[in-house]
Amino acid sequence: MSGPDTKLVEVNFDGIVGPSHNYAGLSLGNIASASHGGDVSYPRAAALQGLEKMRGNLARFGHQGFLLPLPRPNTALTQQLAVDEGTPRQLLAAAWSASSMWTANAATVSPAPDTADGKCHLTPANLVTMLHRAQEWPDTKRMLDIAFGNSAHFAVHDAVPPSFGDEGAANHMRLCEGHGSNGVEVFVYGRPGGKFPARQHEQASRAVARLHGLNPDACVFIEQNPAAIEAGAFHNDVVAVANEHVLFTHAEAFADQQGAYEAMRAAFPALEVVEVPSSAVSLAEAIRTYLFNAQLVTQPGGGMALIVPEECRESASVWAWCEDMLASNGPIREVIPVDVRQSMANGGGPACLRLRVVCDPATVDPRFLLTESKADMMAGVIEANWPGQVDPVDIGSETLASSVIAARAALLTALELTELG
Ligand code: SUG
Repeated sequence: MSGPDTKLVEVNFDGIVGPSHNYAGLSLGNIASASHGGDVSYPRAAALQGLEKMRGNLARFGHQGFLLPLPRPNTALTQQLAVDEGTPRQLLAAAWSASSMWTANAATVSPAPDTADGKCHLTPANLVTMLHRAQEWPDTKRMLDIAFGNSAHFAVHDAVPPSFGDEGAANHMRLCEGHGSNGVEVFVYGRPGGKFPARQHEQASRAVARLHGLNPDACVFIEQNPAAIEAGAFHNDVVAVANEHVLFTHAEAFADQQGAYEAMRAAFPALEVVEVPSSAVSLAEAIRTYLFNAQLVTQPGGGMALIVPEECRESASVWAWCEDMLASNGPIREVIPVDVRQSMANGGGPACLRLRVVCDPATVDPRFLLTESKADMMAGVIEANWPGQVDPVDIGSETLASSVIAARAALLTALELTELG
């Protein structure tokens, strides 16, 4: 292959938290979702927290994208379920879920240097394991088709068919010398049969790799540790994250930890592993604080930064480990806590909220790219329109439905994206 494409940069597309953001306890195996089910949520504060994270990253890295909330409540779904007064609340709540905010589950993305046709390939995740998430992909695809509609540079596929569960980039990592160089793509799947669902099926990962035209020698398929799934790591990105040549991982992330490192190293010899031992941070504490659900990003001046949830700073063991790591002068030079507590309470940390797309930003529909002034404008729309709070008992009410629909419409109008209406 020729040298790295210097126009290619990593752009993070964060999901804007939708106006129906609520805690319905819908995700079996996601401890935060289960334990906050029934709580009052704060959609306006949630969306503003997400926007602040985006603003910080825009200032730090110069590029930031976003994806829009999907239409909720999903009346097609309530009709398909023939929802009436006797229907279990959770089925109704599924049609109201704002879960598309976690764009790490929107799609799997293979950057252009990795693919046979030299285009960046995106496959929306079918998310079939959970009803409230399975409804997302056709609307997500509609949005990706617009944002990445430049067919000289992007190819957007349909989701892989059921029954193979696919949860997108949350179970996918890319190892490379630099974003514009060809990389090795690592797919992490779960083996079914445990207490909680294994949401990523090996055959879904393999289908995505084939759809994207990846070189089989530059793909690694690794099994997630069943004990991690049982402990609440319902996606790999709850226990591991990679950036360029660095893998940042908990020691109990993979079924065969050493075998996983060897397989990655065989395909990508420059791999540098930053492993957090269980003696320093237990699996339970890693999952509670979401240390690994961090954005591991290359800083403009070199070195990497880890953007972690505020909850990490409040944990004695996690913060002590971070301080030791910084003192050791490894590849990660800075740890930046961000407040995404409203999303965290549903099991979504900083990394869940973003989809990484390595691309030339000039080839993306600019309506999906953030600027400072657009962030100001979006904050105004959110402040004026997003509900201040949602009590789960109000899910299903006509009044709340009208305000949720109107809020989303106001944002689409402000962003000139009414074709998504
Ligand atoms: O699919 N939570 C999401 C969290 C997704 C996190 N994403 C990544 N790890 N990349 C999920 O479990 C909770 C919805 C509720 O309970 O109302 C929820 O869907």
